[in-house]
Amino acid sequence: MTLLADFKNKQILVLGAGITGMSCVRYLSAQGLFFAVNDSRTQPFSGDYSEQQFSDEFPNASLHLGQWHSELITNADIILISPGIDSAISGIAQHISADCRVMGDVELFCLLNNERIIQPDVNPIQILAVTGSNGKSTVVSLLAYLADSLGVNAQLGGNIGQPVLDIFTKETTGENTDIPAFLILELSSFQLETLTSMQAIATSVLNVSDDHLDRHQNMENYQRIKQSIYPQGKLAIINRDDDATKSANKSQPVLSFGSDEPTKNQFGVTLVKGKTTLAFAKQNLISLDELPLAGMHNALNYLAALALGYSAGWSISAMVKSLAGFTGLAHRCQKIVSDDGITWINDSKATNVGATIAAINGLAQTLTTENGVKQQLILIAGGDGKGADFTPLIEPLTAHVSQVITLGKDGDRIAQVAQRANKVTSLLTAVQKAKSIAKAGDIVLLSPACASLDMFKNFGDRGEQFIAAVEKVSGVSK
Ligand code: UMA
Ligand code: ADP
Repeated sequence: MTLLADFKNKQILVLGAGITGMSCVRYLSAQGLFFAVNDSRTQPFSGDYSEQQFSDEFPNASLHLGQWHSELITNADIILISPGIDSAISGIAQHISADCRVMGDVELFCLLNNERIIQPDVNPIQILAVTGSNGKSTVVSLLAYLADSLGVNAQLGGNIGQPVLDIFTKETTGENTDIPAFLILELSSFQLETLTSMQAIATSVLNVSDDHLDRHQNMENYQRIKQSIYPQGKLAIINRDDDATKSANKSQPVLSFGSDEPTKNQFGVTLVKGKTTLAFAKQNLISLDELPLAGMHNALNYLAALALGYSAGWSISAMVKSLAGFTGLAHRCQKIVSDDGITWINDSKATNVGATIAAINGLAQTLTTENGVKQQLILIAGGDGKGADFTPLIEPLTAHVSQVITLGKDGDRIAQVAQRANKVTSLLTAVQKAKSIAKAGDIVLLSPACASLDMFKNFGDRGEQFIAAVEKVSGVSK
């Protein structure tokens, strides 16, 4: 029996009505299935979308808002749970029956795709899957850019914000029957928790550093969840610089990248006439100064994308020719145009300690000393630390940062690991404080090492508010 035929006889519950939940709703509706939707918030929908509109658009779905619905959970045979909802929380966990299947949207997508693998007339989608604490969005976006440049039919999906089930929904409704040959899939630890059936051609854990420990409790557990990607792919693409990315299965085929000199079948970095250069085995590919994304962490991102593309059979030389055309994503170490001679940098997407360390170390390489005066690096950080340990910041702060300005829920905890900290209560006052300290030539970096949700809608909102504050205090020429 196919999965969908089986679903027809089952009580299906969609938990969460955000981006993921609504993609499940669209998919199940397109299949003509009946199901319930439960969200603990009274108004999960954005904009003017109302409960009435939901009911009109999806007559097969019964909507239950405002609290977790114990009876629906108890009666469910299948629960499609959104990644932001922890199935272990009280209100949900104790009601799930022993024979209920709890899965994420990506698991459902993979089960459907696996059925295509054994069907004679349909093409399965080949999956390249990426996880890691930092760099996921950059790597998958770069890979999608390379695919596009090479004329490969590939689509982005997953944590990047494009729910994967939409591909099959659009095929069912006829809106887009052009199924991509490749899915470039960004996976968060939350999505990996409910994923076991993916059959990817290659998977990669880019790096592992402290994140989301408020949900995953400890690093051991977090690393185990990240590593659960490897058994779900043929080839494991690992980072030689980070032991926590190495596959535990020694018999699995491995391709690696790292910041050292590569040997056979490895991507790495070498020095050519003093220039840091990307390389594959003995072949020099391109020097880093010809590429727009700076810093060793971005060199690793470039190498990871090349390794993933190579594993899919794409030409390395063709990919290298296109690398320079990818200029990066918003809110990741981006310069803001200002008229005051200060370099203002928006790294709002640095939602964990590892990302902030990468930004500090990357910028530290660019700090110069003129007439005996060293350029200052001023850091604005703080927000919701998600239970993180901030002590790894001590070394880069001590070595490279002259002042730290802290704000938000865990701002004080960051101030405790800094030698010179100023505590403020808003992003605007943080920018005003930075402006009063910085001289022309100095760098002011917003790289919070924390999530934004204590003060902002999301990291994008925090970044936009930072840009607006910088424009206000420093003047802009556009
Ligand atoms: N909800 C509740 N109660 C809760 C928590 C959530 O009712 O306690 C409901 C909310 O009201 C909302 C729905 O659940 O209606 C939200 O579900 P969700 O938090 O899973 O968010 P989605 O809108 O479905 O977006 C999710 C990812 N969000 C999270 O994992 C928190 C998005 O990643 C992802 O882009 C999207 O699916 C598509 O795959 C965002 C993210 O912040 C960008 N990810 C984290 C990260 O990158 O660090 C993991
Ligand atoms: P993710 O999708 O994993 O959150 P992003 O590409 O959105 O990753 O980048 C998030 C943050 O991490 C940004 O602040 C960015 O500058 C930083 N970053 C990007 N790549 C890396 C890396 N390889 N190692 C550490 N930090 C990184």
